[in-house]
Amino acid sequence: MKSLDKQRIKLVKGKKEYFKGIGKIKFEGRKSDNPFSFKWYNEKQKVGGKSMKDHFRFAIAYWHTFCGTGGDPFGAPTKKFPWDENTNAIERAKDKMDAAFEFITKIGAPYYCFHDVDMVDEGATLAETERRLEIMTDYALEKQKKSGVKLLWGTANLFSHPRYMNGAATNPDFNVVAYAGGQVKNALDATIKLGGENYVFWGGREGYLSLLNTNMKKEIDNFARFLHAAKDYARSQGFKGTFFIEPKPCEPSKHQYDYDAATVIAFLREYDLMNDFKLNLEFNHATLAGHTMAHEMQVAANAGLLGSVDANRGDYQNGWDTDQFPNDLYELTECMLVFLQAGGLKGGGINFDAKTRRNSTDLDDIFHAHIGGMDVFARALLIANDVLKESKYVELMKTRYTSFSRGNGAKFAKGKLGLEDLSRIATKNGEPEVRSGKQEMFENIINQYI
Ligand code: XLS
Ligand code: NI
Ligand code: NI
Repeated sequence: MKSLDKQRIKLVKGKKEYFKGIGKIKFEGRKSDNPFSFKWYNEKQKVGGKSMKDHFRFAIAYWHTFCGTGGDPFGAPTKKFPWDENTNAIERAKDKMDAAFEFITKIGAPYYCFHDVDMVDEGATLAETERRLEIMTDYALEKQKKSGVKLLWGTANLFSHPRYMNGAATNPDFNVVAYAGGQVKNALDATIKLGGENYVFWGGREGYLSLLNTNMKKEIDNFARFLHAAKDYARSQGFKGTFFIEPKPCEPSKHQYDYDAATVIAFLREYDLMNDFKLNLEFNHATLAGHTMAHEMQVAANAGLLGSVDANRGDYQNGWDTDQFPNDLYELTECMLVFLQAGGLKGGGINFDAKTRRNSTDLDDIFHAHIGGMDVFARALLIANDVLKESKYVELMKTRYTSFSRGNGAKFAKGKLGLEDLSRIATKNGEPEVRSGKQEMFENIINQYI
């Protein structure tokens, strides 16, 4: 442990240290009063035969953590980052990357995630952007090698630039679709070069503001063509990872085509993308779609598509993507029940797509936010594991469905009964017994183990 620390600290030696006075965050247990320590997340601790590190594969989001300066629609940025000062775009990007790898190493996350434009500002032309990305991915490759930090997924930001105001892959103008293609090609090249394990599509502008001027069928068909083209290109370049689609119902568009897990799964089936694509689900997006995150995870797991998770939380009193750090133990425990029963994530990890509040302006707030997020996931995992292993939860759930394991129920489950059979059985059996769902008892089990 000690030598690893030394090795990691070496990384920032000779360079500017951005998070001064903060060392590697260690597990100290719940009795510790050190705010710069984990109370629950012990990366080596085994839960159900697997270490916490391997269960979660935590990732740090480049955009919120190193680019998000606290601006909102009502006010200017509040955070002045010391890595944001150089006036040269490449130098500034390198400073930011130094800070990023210093943070990721100190917090002890094995992965990070980025959009192309998080790593370095877009250039005036596509070719200039590509050149900048080449320089920065060379730099990132070195940083990854030295630190052991890996890329969970890369993506292209196809929503911030004004050219995408009417959509990217779903834009009514082919020239914009082509530009988006160029940008995705560069982002895929960068992801592959950095050994990225997955690639994400979040379609913030892939939807519409008004249906009156929108040919929905044409746009969705184009979207599918675009995804096929991206997938074919990446595969031709040797990319073996998984593509993820990240559902969200709205914001910034009024209606987003990737509305929720069920909608995306139907889309993937319809357009023959099931073999290459899975889902990257986000808590706050589930809330916006009127679902719980546990619901979204279960829908994806049912289809074998529970790929990855963007961890954050919304605010129940307002209806936008507040991207706060997760802290709701009850909500997370329900999610971890689905997570464990599904056998974990298929290829992905837990990425903190979350930002500190506008008025959290100290650099160490970034540590507190991530420590809290990692701890609450760890605690929820432990609780869910206890519920599954020690309580009657699994048995009670099974008992609710035992009528399908015997007699006519079993025949029905095998697809052997038609509607006339059902009618005959119902006539013979008469009015079914009233059977309680025992919801409160199920809820109490969670409470007992928390
Ligand atoms: C926005 C999304 C975004 C994606 C990546 O709401 O969550 O951050 O995760 O483009
Ligand atoms: Ni996200
Ligand atoms: Ni989001």
